[in-house]
Amino acid sequence: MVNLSTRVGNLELPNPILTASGTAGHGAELEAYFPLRELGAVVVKSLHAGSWPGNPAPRVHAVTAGMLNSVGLQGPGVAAWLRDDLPALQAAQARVVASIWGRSVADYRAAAELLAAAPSDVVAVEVNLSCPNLDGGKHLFAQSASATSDAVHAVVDVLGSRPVWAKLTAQVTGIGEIAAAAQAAGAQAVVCINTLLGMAIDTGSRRYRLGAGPAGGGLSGPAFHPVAVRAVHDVCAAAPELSVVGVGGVASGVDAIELLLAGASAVQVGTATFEDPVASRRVLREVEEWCRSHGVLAIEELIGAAHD
Ligand code: RRO
Repeated sequence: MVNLSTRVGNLELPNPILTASGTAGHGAELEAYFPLRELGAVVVKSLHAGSWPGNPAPRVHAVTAGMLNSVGLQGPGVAAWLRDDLPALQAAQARVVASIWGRSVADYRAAAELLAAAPSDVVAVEVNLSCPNLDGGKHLFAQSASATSDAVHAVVDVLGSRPVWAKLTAQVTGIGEIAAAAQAAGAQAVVCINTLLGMAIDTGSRRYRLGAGPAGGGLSGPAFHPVAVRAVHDVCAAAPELSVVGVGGVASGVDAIELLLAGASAVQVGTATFEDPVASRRVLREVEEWCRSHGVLAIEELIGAAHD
């Protein structure tokens, strides 16, 4: 038996494999494929305080070893999500991480206020400070330590003891400083990393591939996995007491193990789910099998081991 349990901040999880926000629906959509309670947690699509229609189609485009998306933050708003989507996740006995986005600190505070009375199934709130498709990537909160601090502070202030995680971008020169700012503002963990600003152009029609046109989209998938490993590694080195959740191009158990070794306490599976809805559970099983075949008795042995 391998002890798969892990801890993100003060949150204990039965295993380290989570879904990544935006890749597993708003609710219990993946329950049709496997029991969501088997995962460490389910991270749902980012929500604004109010509903938001998102960007024009096409919203996704496959590229070499990855995918571009410009979904554009479509969502029903926190109140509708609590009413319409959360009950199915509760019925599935999933541990739920709600994700919120905003254009301003007031937006983050408003979304957090709507989540404050959420049931205990919502085990943490991920503050998305790094969507590449918000105003064409021109206003990433997580590119500034002070903006990161202000948004996290507002959410922590409202949510009290409910764990707050901050989702960061690697499109910065010093991700360690941004992570430290999130930690100082009360985040129990940082999630590294969101997709990277990207673009594709159809050479035949000479048009943009994504509906957002010149605003481009976010690159995810195996192509950017090493960027995620580096970001997790650098945050772990800069803020060793801070929990890190790794996300970026995880398609196999070995990819997840790599992020754990870099310093992640948990790992999210995202783009792989578009190809295979059972990808996150497969990754979990491959992690367990890897541990068994490498004589690892507990996941904890692996976390940050590359730094030793
Ligand atoms: O909705 C999106 O377009 C989106 C979001 Br909120 C995000 O955080 N990252 C991303 O690649 N797409």
